Amino acid sequence: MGNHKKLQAWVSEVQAMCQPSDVAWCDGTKAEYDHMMQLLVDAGLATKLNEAKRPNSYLFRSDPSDVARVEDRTYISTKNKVDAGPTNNWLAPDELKTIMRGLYQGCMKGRTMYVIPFSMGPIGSPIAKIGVQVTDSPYVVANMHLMTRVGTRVLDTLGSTGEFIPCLHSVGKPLAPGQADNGVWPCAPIEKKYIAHFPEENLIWSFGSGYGGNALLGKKCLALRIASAMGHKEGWMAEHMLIVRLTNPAGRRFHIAAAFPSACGKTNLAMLQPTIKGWKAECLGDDIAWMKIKDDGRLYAINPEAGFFGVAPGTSYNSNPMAMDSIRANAIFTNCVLTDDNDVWWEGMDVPCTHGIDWKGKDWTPASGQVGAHGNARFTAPASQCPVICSDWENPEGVPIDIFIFGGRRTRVMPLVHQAMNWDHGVFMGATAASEPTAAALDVKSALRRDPMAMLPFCGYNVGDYWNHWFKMGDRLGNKAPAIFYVNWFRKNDKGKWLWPGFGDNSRVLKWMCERVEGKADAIQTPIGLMPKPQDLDLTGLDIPAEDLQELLKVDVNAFAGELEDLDNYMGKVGDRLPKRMKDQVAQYKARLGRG
Ligand code: GTP
Ligand code: SPV
Ligand code: MN
Repeated sequence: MGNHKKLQAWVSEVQAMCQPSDVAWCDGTKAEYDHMMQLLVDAGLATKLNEAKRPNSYLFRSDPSDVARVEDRTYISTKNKVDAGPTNNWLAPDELKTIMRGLYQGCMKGRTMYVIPFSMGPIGSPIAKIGVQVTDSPYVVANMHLMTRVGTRVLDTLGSTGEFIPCLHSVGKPLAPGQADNGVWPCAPIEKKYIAHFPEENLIWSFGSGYGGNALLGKKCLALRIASAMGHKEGWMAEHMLIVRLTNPAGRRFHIAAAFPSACGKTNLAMLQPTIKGWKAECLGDDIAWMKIKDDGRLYAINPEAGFFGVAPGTSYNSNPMAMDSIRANAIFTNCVLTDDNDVWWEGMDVPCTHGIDWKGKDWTPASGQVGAHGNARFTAPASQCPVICSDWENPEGVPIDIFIFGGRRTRVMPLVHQAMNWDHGVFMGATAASEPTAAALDVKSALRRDPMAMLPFCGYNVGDYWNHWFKMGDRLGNKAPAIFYVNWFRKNDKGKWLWPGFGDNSRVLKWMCERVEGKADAIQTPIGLMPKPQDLDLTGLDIPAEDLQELLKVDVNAFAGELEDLDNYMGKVGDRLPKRMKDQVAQYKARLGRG
């Protein structure tokens, strides 16, 4: 348990409040992982999968109220409401802490309280941050083993006075004497769930959910919400971005960081297998990038995570073979189908499944007319198991970013790709990004919502200040700033068919971006930005109808103009904190659309 007085005092304080039956300090060893899994199997919460087919892997089924992030229950708690801004739920710290202390009182009765020292980023790296999560969930302990670096080495690095981010978590389901979980996923009802962040004191309190981004506090809570606020204060960036290295046939490397909203293609692009000859892609990260400007004036990115917590449905050997290989062993699955031979299955796996147990634990066949796996069913696996993991993925120095990509899921209007004319225009493109809802959040129902830089649910401070931070980073980077692009892989025709093949073929669009960076590819000016002509894209070997391509590269000025009222409302909500440079971008955009 180390010799860190402040840490020990905090753990004692939490213990007195939550009243667990005992306390265990985690060491991150395989023995500890195996012990967690044994406890979970014994509690009826985990099913061990077929050892011959998928060694050392387990399936979990969560409660139907606990299958995704809960944005309505997520808070940024700052002294002044305006510092959380218009995109975050807010309660004053005193008020929120009073409510939550009431919930935490005795909430771990009958359970063990685990103390997990973890590092986001390679242990000891100057960019890494240390967190300590207290939790009463062995499922969380096991997932944290895969998603972060856990163990005694973290405590050693912390020493007796090092800085750490306290992360308090409880599933909110105490056990009476003699009571056990008995196969019932422990969590609290929705109105008692709170995912709370106190960025002014770098503190995280989460209550009532055992699931993913609500419970693995190193991920969205620390590495995005708290880290984005730290980055704002300290002059760096924490973004919801994958990181991929692309090498062209001449051997030149391009590092790309792309921000797409949840369930909009980051894991897939991070592991893409280019379909164009001579191009190679290597994965550095699939969800989060921390970026700092180094002495050479360029922006360097690291992946603070150690694993993938990926969307299962749609993942197949056709769409994402590298993800499929990453989860062949030592993986945790949540809310997938259990097959008759004790393996996992989900919709879009591209292999048949005629019978199994669905994510609700019921007997299932495809004829039931219901999905077998939840739309937000997930896998957890160590990043080191990805066959195309980049040799630099744990390099504490990071990699220099050449290209930023924003995007979202839009069936209509938004073309396949366009490029920003300059940094400020790129910030505007990211700020106005919009996407159709996915299964990654329980409570998002609107047809289309703005998701600035894919950070709507993850920005730990006022979004106007966040945009200003982006503008200022551009000023510091000057002509060394990454080029900025916007993509949409998700266009459909009137019959509901994808217009673009996506996945590995997205390399064709990335190639155009790299050639733009090298000054080798043409672009035409449109009201929304710079775009390729059909002949500028390498479509060798691809059978795509000319009219589909035309549709994919079309700018429907009237359709964009029709969204201006929504744009004004959206910007209006930011109020006084809306940067003047953003207002200028809006005005220039309207003028280009002929609606100035
Ligand atoms: P989070 O983990 O929630 O942040 O999601 P993500 O951004 O990593 O999304 P992911 O790559 O897991 O993709 C989500 C879904 O979109 C999956 O079902 C994919 O199969 C699908 N998808 C990803 N890329 C493409 C693409 O290029 N085209 C199409 N049609 N679907 C895609
Ligand atoms: C997301 O929703 O963007 C995720 C999954 O990456 S979770 O960790 O649950 O937030
Ligand atoms: Mn994500």
